[in-house]
Amino acid sequence: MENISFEKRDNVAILKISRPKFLNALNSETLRELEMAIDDIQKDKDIYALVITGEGNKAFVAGADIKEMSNMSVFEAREFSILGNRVFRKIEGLEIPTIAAVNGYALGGGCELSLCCDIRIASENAKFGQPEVTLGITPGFGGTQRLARIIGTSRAKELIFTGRMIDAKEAEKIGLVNKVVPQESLMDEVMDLANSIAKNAPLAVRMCKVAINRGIDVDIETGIQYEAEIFAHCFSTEDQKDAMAAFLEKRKIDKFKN
Ligand code: CO8
Repeated sequence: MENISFEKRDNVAILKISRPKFLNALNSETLRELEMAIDDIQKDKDIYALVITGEGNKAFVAGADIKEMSNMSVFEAREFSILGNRVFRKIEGLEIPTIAAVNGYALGGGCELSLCCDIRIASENAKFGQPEVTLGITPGFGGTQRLARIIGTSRAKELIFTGRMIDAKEAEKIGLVNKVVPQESLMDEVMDLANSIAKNAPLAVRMCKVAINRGIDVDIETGIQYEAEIFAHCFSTEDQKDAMAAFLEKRKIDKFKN
């Protein structure tokens, strides 16, 4: 792959968007490579958490590729949007937890990419925004939907209507990012977080994610019923038996299995 790099550190995968000359802007080719990488990750049962970041120290992803979009026909724009949305839905639908390590500009499609992840950790130089209306378009990779769900409709509307860029501090204040850290320690902090997730019972963690995501779109009664089912399902795993026995025997378990 030319525009994506992929690395596995124990049970954590790191995907890097790598077009630094264009501030990691997403063109069709990069989106297709991203899709292939996500499909591979989906099939790999030894990956327990995924980190997505951008190459270099200036940009996470500065948006969809404006050069490529500038001459698109309506048909091509639709295809581009379908491709991007399909890839972003796949990221959002991964059962393993995903963390966006936002290492600089996260604008337009870049902000939208971070919104597909479960957790966003930003470096102090990170900047977020949905500047699409300044380019005569709307967000096209789910920004109008996911941003409102994460920070609330009123704040999302303000950001999307104005196209205003916000810094990492403001992003943290409005709940867009979980934490802001110095740029030089971003990957260490993110890897610590990813490892602290990956050391837990993998199936239980996946089930928690699926339950939270499904619960957002259904009424509380349906959500609670779903949680009861996944809770019960855990009792069919070796990990539940081992972990509870280990607690009672006052010993530590080396590694979860399921
Ligand atoms: N697309 C293509 N190239 C880009 C992009 C981009 N989004 N962002 C930066 N670049 C390129 C620049 O053109 C420049 O290339 P070159 O050296 O060949 O001129 C190189 O990256 C470096 O950028 P700058 O010189 O501009 O760097 P600055 O430090 O001066 O500025 C900024 C950094 C502020 C990030 C600036 O580059 C910028 O404003 N970029 C565009 C940000 C933006 O508007 N993003 C949103 C794009 S729209 C979008 O993402 C829609 C998503 C949904 C699509 C749905 C399709 C249907």
